[in-house]
Amino acid sequence: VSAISVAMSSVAFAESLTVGFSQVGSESGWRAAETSVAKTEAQKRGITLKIADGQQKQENQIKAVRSFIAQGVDAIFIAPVVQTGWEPVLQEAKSAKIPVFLLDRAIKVKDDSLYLAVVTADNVLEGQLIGDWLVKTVGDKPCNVVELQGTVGASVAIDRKKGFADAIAKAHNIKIIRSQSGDFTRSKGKEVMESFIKAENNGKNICMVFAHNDDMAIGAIQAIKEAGLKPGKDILTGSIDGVPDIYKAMLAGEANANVELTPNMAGPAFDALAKYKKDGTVPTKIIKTQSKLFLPADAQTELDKKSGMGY
Ligand code: GYE
Repeated sequence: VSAISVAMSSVAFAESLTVGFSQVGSESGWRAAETSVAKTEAQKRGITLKIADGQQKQENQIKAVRSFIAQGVDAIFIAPVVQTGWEPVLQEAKSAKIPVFLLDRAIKVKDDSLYLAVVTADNVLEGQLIGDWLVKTVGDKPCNVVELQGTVGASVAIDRKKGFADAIAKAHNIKIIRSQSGDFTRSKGKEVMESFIKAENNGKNICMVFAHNDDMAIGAIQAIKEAGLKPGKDILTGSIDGVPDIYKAMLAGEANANVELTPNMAGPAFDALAKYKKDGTVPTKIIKTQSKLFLPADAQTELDKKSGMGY
């Protein structure tokens, strides 16, 4: 009888964990998938997950974190919209002894004990993979690139920009001629691409668009078509995420290169939290997810893999 009651009480303990997740918003297909996977991963483990939508604003996220602290949750997950300005609220979480995990974006703090671990890809590498692909693809032909940046101040936008710029730095035939934020959304990506096309001889001066995420690339593809040009041919595309729509665009010959990013950021964070609850440690401070380049030949396989991934 006592063995049974011990077993039952440990189940009850696991089930009683509550995690507050301050999510960025719902700016992209990848983001929606991340939210949906987080729910599934919580359910699998019997964790109660409370999600707060920050609507792309840091002030909303900070409010949500404060409310999670007031509720006395067991852990807080934050997908930080921008990389600076987090010290005060993280200090409050630390004083309340609530462990904090960062999902998919990083932050800049002097004291990195303010969070336990961050689950993220190597975002510099993501940009680099697209840049390397472009260098190989164009050879020594001149190529003018336009860049659609992610949200201003977001770690992933800064890193992807750097990785791409590093990769093309030695290729003197490749130049970034315009670069602007499209805020990681389809509509902004389209709008900014339209203005690039207008400014660059109705798109004829543009050889490639590098978009910091797929949604902006899909918006750009739409803009290219509306300008009477062929995306994937007249203007090459490269982007990051691996949402189903980008593979569909590849299959239609309208997108060229993509780096996949798993939407399962919460799973590894829940596992790290479980370990922390058990022995007071996390596996590593940076829990890195894979980054891999996919081309149109891989698109059908990748598209098939996406079913059941929260998209
Ligand atoms: O690539 C983009 C999203 O932070 C990794 O944010 C994430 C990025 C992702 O809006 O689609």
